[in-house]
Amino acid sequence: MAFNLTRRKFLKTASLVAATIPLSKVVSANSGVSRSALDAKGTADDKTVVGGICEMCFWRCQLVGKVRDGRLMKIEGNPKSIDNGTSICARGNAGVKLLYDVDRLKYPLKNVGKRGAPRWKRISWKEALDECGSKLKSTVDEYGAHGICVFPHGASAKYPMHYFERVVGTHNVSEASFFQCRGVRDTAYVATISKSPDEKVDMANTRVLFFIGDHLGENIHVSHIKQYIQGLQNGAKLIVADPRYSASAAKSDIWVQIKPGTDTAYLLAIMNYLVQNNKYNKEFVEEYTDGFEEFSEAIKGWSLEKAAKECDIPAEQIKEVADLLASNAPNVAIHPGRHVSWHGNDFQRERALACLTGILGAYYVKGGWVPPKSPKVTSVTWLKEDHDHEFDLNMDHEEDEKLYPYSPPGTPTELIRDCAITGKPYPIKSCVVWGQNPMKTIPNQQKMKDLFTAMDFVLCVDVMPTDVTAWADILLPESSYLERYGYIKKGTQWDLSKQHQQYISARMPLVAPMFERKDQVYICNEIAKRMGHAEKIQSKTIEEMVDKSLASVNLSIEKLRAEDGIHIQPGMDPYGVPDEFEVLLFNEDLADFGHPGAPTYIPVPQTPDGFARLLYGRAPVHTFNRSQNNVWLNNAMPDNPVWVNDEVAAKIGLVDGDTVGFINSEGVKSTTTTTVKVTAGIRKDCVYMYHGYGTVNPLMSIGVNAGVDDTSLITKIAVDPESGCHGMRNNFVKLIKNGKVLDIPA
Ligand SMILES: Nc1nc2c(c(=O)[nH]1)N[C@H]1C(S)=C(S)[C@@H](COP(=O)(O)OP(=O)(O)OC[C@H]3O[C@@H](n4cnc5c(=O)[nH]c(N)nc54)[C@H](O)[C@@H]3O)O[C@H]1N2
Ligand SMILES: Nc1nc2c(c(=O)[nH]1)N[C@H]1C(S)=C(S)[C@@H](COP(=O)(O)OP(=O)(O)OC[C@H]3O[C@@H](n4cnc5c(=O)[nH]c(N)nc54)[C@H](O)[C@@H]3O)O[C@H]1N2
Ligand code: SF4
Ligand SMILES: [Mo]
Repeated sequence: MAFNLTRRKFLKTASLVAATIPLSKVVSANSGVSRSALDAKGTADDKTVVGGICEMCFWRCQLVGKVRDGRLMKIEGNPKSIDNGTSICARGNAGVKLLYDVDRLKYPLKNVGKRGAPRWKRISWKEALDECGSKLKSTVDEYGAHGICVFPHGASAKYPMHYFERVVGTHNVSEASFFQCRGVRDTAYVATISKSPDEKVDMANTRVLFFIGDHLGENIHVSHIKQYIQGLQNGAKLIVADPRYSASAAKSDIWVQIKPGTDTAYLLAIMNYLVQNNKYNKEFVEEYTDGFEEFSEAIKGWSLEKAAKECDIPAEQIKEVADLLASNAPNVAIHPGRHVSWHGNDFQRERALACLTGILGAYYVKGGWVPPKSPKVTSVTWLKEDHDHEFDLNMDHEEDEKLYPYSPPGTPTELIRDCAITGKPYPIKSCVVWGQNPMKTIPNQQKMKDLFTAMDFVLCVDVMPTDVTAWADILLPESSYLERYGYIKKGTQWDLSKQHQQYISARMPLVAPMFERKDQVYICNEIAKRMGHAEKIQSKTIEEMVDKSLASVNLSIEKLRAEDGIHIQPGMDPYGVPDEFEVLLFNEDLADFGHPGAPTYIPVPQTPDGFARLLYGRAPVHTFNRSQNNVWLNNAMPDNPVWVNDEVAAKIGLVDGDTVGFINSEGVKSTTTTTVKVTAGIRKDCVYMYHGYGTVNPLMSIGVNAGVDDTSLITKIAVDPESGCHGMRNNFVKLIKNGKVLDIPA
C-alpha cells in the first residue's frame, strides 16, 4: 500500500541516522529499566480494546489496543475507521512507550526549590488542588480575572481553557496551535472566504497539487497523507515551493527553490500572469468573487521578471507553474498550509493562496478546496459568560478598535508576555500551562523565563517532565490519551469522491490510568470548586461530558463501544458551490483597518553578511519536543543534523558528520551541538534543522541534550500585523566548529 511504502522509506532514512548512536543511549541511565526498542509486541491472544484516539500528534487517528492482563502491548489503527483505517504512523505506534515511560509524571509535585531550578516534593492531590485553588483565587481577588494567563494546547487543554476564558473570565490565553501555528492561515481565509480552510483540499482527486512550504511526508497526518499519495498515484502533478529539497520536493514535478520570505511575491506574479493573459476562471470570478478590479490593479506591477528577481527563481519557471495551474483548473489543490507562522508577513501570503484558489475557480470542486460535510455534534463544556472587555490586551480602548483585527481566538502571545513582564497596562500574576511547552514553542526563551519569573504562581499540567514544567510551582500529572476518555472525533471518509459516509467517535481509554494520574475534567473541576465555581460545572466526570455530547446525536459511550468505537452513517456529496459563497479578492474591511485590501508583498529582513537564515520544520518520527523521550522514536532519530548546502560546506571546510554549534545574529549561542548534513538540497543562504530537539530537563533520561534546540536560536520576534501571530524565520546563524565561528559565504 502506498502509505506503507512511504513509511518504510522514512524508517529506512531514520535507521540510517540511528545506526550512528551507541546502544547505551536507548537504555535508561538512571532507572535500571531496560528500554530495548524491541520489547513490546502483540500476539493473537491479546484482547482488542476499541475506541482509542491517538494524541501523539493532533490529528487524532482512530485506534484499537492489544491488551494483555491489563497491559497495553500494541497499538493499531481501528479497522473500522474510514479516516486513518488500519494505518498509523511511527509516532502513533510508539504511544505504548509514552504510556509506560518511567520518567512520566506520576504524582502531584510541589516545587520547593526555585522556578527554573526546581526541587520537587511529592504532595497529595488535596494539598496540590488546595494550593492551586487558593493561589489562583487570590490572584483573581487581588488583580481580577485578567491577572491569570493561560498557555494551553491539545485536546486535554480545551476543557480547562474554556473554564479560564468563559467562567473565570480572562482573555489572556495563547494557544500554540493559533499564535505559533495556523492562526494566521485561519484568519486570512476568514478574511477572504469567511471560513477557516483547515487542510480541506481534495488531494486524492486533484490534477495538480500546489504546496507552498508544506512538506507532507515529513509532516505526517495519516489520512491527509493518504489523500496526497492517492492523488499522486492517480497522476496528479506536484509543484513544491520550498528552499529545501523536502520529502515532497523529492516527489515533485516542479521544485521551486524559492528564497525564504518571498512567497507572496511569487503568488502575486502567478496571479498577475493569469489575469493579464486571461487564463483565470472568468465565470467563477464573476459569480463568486468581489473586488476583482481593485485586486488586479493592486497586483499588476508583479511581472514574472520582477518576482523572479525577488524570489531568486527563473521567470520561465513561474510561467510554467502558472500555466500548469491554469490548464488544469478548476481541479487544482492549492494547499493552505498548516504551520504558517513564518516571517511575520504571513497573513498576506495566506490571503494570496485563498485568492489564487478563487481566480482558478477551485473552491468546492473535485480536486480543489472542498470542506467535507461532517456530522454535527454539540460539545458539552463550560457555558459562555459575558466578561469585561476593558482588559482585552488586543484592544486600543481609546479608538475602540482591535490592535490586530484578524487575530485568532485568544490574545496574541507577545501582548500577554509584554503585559506580564512589565505589569503594564495591568499586572498578570498567575500562569496556567496545560499541554503546551512554551519554552520550546514560543520564540525568545528569555522572555518566557522573564514571564515565569514575574509570576506569583505557576501551575503546569503535563504528562512528562519537560523544559516548561521546570518553571512550575505545582506540577500535576495528567492521565495520557491512552488512559482517559476525551472529545468527539468526527468527519467523513478521506477520499471525498467515494461513497459518502460520516463517522462519529469519541476517545475511550485502552487501559486504566496508573499511579495517581487524573484527567482534565477532574483536575479542572476540583480547581473550579476551590475558586468558587462549583455550581457552574456542567459535567462531573469526563465520561459524563463525553456521554452528554454523544447524546446530541443519539449515541452514548455504550452504543459507541458496541459499534467498535466508531459510528458510521450516510454522508453527503461535498461538491458544489453554496449560493452564499463569496471570495473577497479585495477586502474593504481590511483596507478600513489600514491594512492592504488586496494581497500585498511585504519584504522580510535580509540575511546579514556572513550568516544563513535559520529554517526549521517537522521531523517525520517526532512530534515537536513532546516525543523526544520516547525510546522508539529517539532510537529512530536521536538528533537533528543541520542541513548545509554542499558548496557552502566546501568553502568553509565542513564535511558530513562534523560536530557544530551555532551563534545567532544577536549573539545567542546554542548550548548543545549537532552534526552536519552536507546536501545540495538546500539553498546557500539557509540552514535547516528539525524542530523539537535539545531538551534540557534532566528528569528526561533519554531525549535530554540531544541535538540542537531551534527555538533557543529564535530570539528575534516578528509579529504579523493583521493577526498578531508570531513569525519565527527571521533569525540568522553562523556555525561553530571546534570553537571557531565560521562565516557563511555569500
Ligand atoms: N521553534 C519552533 N517553534 C514552534 C514550531 C516549530 O516548528 N519551531 N512549531 C509550532 C507549531 S506548528 C505548534 S502546533 C506548536 C506546538 O507546541 P506545543 O504543543 O507546545 O508542543 P509539544 O512539544 O507537543 O508540547 C506539548 C506539551 O504537552 C505535553 N503533553 C503531551 N500529552 C499531554 C497530555 O495528554 N496532557 C497534558 N496536560 N500534556 C500533554 C507534552 O509533554 C509537552 O510538554 O509549536 C510551535 N512552535
Ligand atoms: N511528523 C510530524 N508531523 C507533524 C507534526 C509533527 O510534529 N511531526 N506536527 C503537525 C503540526 S501541528 C503541524 S502545524 C504541521 C506542520 O507542517 P508544515 O506545515 O509542513 O510546517 P513545517 O514543518 O514548519 O514546514 C517546514 C517547511 O517549510 C519550508 N520553508 C521554510 N521557509 C520557507 C519559506 O519562506 N517559503 C517556503 N515556500 N518554504 C519554506 C522548510 O524548508 C520546510 O520544508 O505538521 C503536522 N505534522
Ligand atoms: S498522524 Fe500519527 S501521531 Fe498523529 S494522530 Fe495519527 S497516528 Fe497519531
Ligand atoms: Mo502546528
